[in-house]
Amino acid sequence: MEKATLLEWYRQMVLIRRFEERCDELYQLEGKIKGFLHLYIGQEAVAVGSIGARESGDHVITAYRDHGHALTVGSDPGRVLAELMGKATGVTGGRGGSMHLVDTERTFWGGYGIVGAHLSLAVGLALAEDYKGTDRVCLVYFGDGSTNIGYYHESLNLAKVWNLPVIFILENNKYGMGTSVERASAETDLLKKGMAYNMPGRRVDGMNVIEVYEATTAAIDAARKGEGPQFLEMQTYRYEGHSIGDRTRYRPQGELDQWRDEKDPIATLQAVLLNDYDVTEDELLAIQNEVMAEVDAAAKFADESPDPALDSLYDHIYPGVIGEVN
Ligand SMILES: Cc1ncc(C[n+]2csc(CCOP(=O)(O)OP(=O)(O)O)c2C)c(N)n1
Ligand SMILES: [Mg+2]
Repeated sequence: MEKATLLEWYRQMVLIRRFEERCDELYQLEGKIKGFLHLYIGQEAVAVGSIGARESGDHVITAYRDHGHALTVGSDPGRVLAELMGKATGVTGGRGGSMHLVDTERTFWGGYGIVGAHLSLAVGLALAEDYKGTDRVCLVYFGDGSTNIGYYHESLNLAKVWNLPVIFILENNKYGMGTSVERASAETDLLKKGMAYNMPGRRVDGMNVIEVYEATTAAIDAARKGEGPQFLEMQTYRYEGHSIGDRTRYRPQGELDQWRDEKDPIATLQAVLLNDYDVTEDELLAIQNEVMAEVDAAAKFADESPDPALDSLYDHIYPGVIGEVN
């Protein structure tokens, strides 16, 4: 791997972590973010390594734990934070909030709150590319919990039957809200739940950005060549609760510490950079400082942005079929 690429991934992962920490403060200490807030801390290597493997024009779509994906596709951190604060400058004008980030210019389609539902949209995106005869693929991210949902099974089945270029990226962080995979899924080997639909699958260390990149690159190449859908089980871990306010009492004692101390994705890449690429501590510190300044600027921009104007309240709302809208 090129040193410059690894440094860029390091920067992106640090950006996600610092951004999420700031969101936590803005919610819990300052009360400037409200509603749901699902943080991506611990899972950074999945978004960074896999989106790093896509080419421009390839689609990305995910569930509600979407801040990391938005920042990795290159959405402006200020506009993402403004969205979380409900401001007019947010990526959807402050209407969507944390779960509904989107960036159509970068073919990032969201951000969905209904567990599993976006898997069917991913199949539709891939079907459109197949129909048009392009070689674009669709990367779709989803949690372990969504593998128990009807949409999941329908989507994998149809993607395979129609041989569509979808990369199914399972972010197995062991829990769906407070429920462990063991309590919720009849088949706890989630790789089998992908391969049951007769597509190639691979289990990946989702805490290792290089491994994520390599596995995703191979999957994208296969799908681009017309080999149909691919399945990747990223083994990862979320350090925070499901959403703000979840005190994570359901986790066995010591589990979080073990993941954080032994497998942290940023620390893992940091060790590679220091040991194998002659990067110095000072260089890494400089990146961390740059990122802090970027997050500070994003927070300032979001805080100073106006609320949506009152007379825009009915914009983008479809009139219903019942009754009339005056
Ligand atoms: C159809 C549907 N059922 C239930 C919920 C409530 N819910 C929100 S998140 C969640 C857990 C999903 O867990 P997982 O897919 O593992 O994603 P993670 O939060 O771990 O990223 C549930 C059950 C929902 N949003 N949609
Ligand atoms: Mg989960």
